[in-house]
Amino acid sequence: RPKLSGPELLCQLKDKVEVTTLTPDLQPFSSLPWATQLPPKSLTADLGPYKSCAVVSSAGSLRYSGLGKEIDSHDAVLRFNAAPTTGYEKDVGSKTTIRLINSQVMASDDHRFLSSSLYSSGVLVAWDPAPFSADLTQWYNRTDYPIFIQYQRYRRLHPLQPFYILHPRFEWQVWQRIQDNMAEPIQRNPPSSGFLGTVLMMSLCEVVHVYEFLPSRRKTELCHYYQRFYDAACTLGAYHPLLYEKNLVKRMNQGSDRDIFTHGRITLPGFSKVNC
Ligand code: NCC
Repeated sequence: RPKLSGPELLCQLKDKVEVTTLTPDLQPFSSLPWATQLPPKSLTADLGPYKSCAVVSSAGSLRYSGLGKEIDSHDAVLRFNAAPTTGYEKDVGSKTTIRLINSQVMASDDHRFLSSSLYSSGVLVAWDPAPFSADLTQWYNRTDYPIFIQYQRYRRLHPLQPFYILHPRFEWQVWQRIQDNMAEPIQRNPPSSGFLGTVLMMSLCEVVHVYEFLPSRRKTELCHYYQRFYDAACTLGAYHPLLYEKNLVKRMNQGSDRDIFTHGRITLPGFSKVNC
């Protein structure tokens, strides 16, 4: 297959991926009483457009980066899962506009999802590794983690905080973009939160800077900037097709290689700025 250029890849993402979230009108939710807790409109109808956005990976290489001020200077900042800002402001900033969390975080006791203040600022967006078909009823009956039970509990405790759930079609459309642009078959597991969040922000922002998704000269086996845990798989991937995601992002990058080396910074245009 022909190897697509960066601009061609950007067009594919823009044309073939729909960034949608669950709304109360969708089956099977429309017949469930708690569906009224879901936001009435999709996320992209409610948020943005923002001029500049920062996507902050949770990589260990953010430690001692001193990127906090630069990250906070963006109009919107996306963070992932249990990644904190308190105590790490110098390196990762303190602004959180959106937090993208996987269903494991919502369900596991260690993360104290329902009670920890970590999750109470900004807009929450959750996702769950859905079956490949992306059929909503099939997924509802067999989620990877109890995302819907935890969602209902959280909404009751924090009724005013905006909280969206990604449509599983989105994760598999992003997966398909990765597979179609790789010569070999990739694992049939959804993309990482990092890549899903990057595409999400491309739909909301004019320009997106992604930090330490492609590691800088600070590259380390330290998994997260906020934990003393070492595993190269955090950067290279195991369950998620992470290395393939990084390959695509490298091809779409509009910034310089120097930016990656010194700042771990990638520059991507928002979809509104991509002309196909
Ligand atoms: O580690 P995680 O991701 O929360 O990191 C968020 C995103 O940052 C990018 N990353 C992270 C570390 C690193 N060294 N390099 C990176 O590029 C990745 O893009 C990653 O997606 C996830 O994707 O949701 C993930 O979540 C964790 C875990 O569930 C949460 O942190 C909660 O504890 C997964 N870890 C395990 O299941 C053990 C991880 O595989 C993916």
